Amino acid sequence: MRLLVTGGAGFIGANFVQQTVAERPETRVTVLDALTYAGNKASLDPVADRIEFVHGDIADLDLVDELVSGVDAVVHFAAESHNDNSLTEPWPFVQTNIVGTYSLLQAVRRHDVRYHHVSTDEVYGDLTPDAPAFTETTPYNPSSPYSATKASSDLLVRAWARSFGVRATLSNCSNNYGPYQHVEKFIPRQITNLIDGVRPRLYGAGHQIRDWIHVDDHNRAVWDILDRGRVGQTYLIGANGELDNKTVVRMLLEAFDRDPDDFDHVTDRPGHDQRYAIDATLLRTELGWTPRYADFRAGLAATIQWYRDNESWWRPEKAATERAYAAAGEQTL
Ligand code: NAD
Ligand code: TDX
Repeated sequence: MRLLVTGGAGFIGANFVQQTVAERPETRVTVLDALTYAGNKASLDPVADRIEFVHGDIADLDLVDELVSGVDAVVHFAAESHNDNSLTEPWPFVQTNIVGTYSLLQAVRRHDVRYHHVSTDEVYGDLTPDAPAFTETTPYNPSSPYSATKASSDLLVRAWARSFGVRATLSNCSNNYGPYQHVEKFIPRQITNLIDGVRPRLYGAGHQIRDWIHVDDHNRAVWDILDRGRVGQTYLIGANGELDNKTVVRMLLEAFDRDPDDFDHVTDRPGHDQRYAIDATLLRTELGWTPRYADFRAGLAATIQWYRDNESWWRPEKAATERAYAAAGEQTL
């Protein structure tokens, strides 16, 4: 199989490409990535001689058309992915997440290429603490510019599948953790703070709940959907990993042998979603998927170790990321 992976130099995409090369050596992988601040070619170093890398923009219609004409399937990870950035500067989110997806859809439509669209549970908005988890039929209700552009891209995919017969599947996954995640995101930000002896920074009271899944479990689900998913179908991906942010910070402090209250409360995120939770029954029953990382604490320990062992990967981004948070007005409460 010849596979085009967009966003393969990002967090989930790079893990997907590494997993694919290791477990499916017959797959010929081409990565298309614009190497924005979030992309890092070094994340593909372990497989660099086994894949083709193209530096380019998914919104470049001619480039995308040419690349799509030469493959059997596309897995689309590329996106502007950080909620906080979408609150300071939403335009790149509209351009990449909506226009970029349009560009890919036109190409897979023209060349009749199988397409898998990687999306997020944030398209459903947030849940109150007692509400049932999201399912494939939960109405869309995004809160942030990021989630609104991801929701828009999902709706484009559904329309191209229905109106033009594009052979598309979609997945909406909960919060991922694992190696190669940018230091702007919650867990790597706190791990790298703790490595530097800086106190973790919790938005507001820290009662918001996220449904954590290891990135490898997400990526195995993507392969299950590519292999056996029904065209036109959406699958929710999640591993019953609900935890509030304060609990995660305390687990990290414990792993670093620090006092459980040794963190700062900082300015909350405007419009901050309260809770995400996934009901992955369809994925589990129809495709037989089960997560391998059942123990979050163990997965977190392995992730901490990865950041300790790979300081040269994250260090160049750390200071600028913290400066950006300060410039956006983040203050200790
Ligand atoms: P990321 O920000 O780490 O990586 C995004 C990658 O896309 C980067 O390599 C970047 O260079 C590339 N990119 C950005 N704009 C591009 C463009 N115009 N053309 C080509 N490449 C471009 O993101 P991630 O966390 O790996 O997320 C990957 C996908 O998974 C996204 O679609 C995101 O919405 C979705 N998702 C993420 C999570 C999560 O917890 N991180 C959860 C569910 C779904
Ligand atoms: O320093 C922080 N302190 C903090 O308390 C940061 C960076 C975040 N937070 C909170 C905000 C969220 O409640 O932690 C939670 C997780 O934050 P993020 O890592 O920014 O993730 P989130 O906004 O939940 O979105 C993530 O999951 C869904 C990904 O970034 C998205 O791409 C994905 O779609």
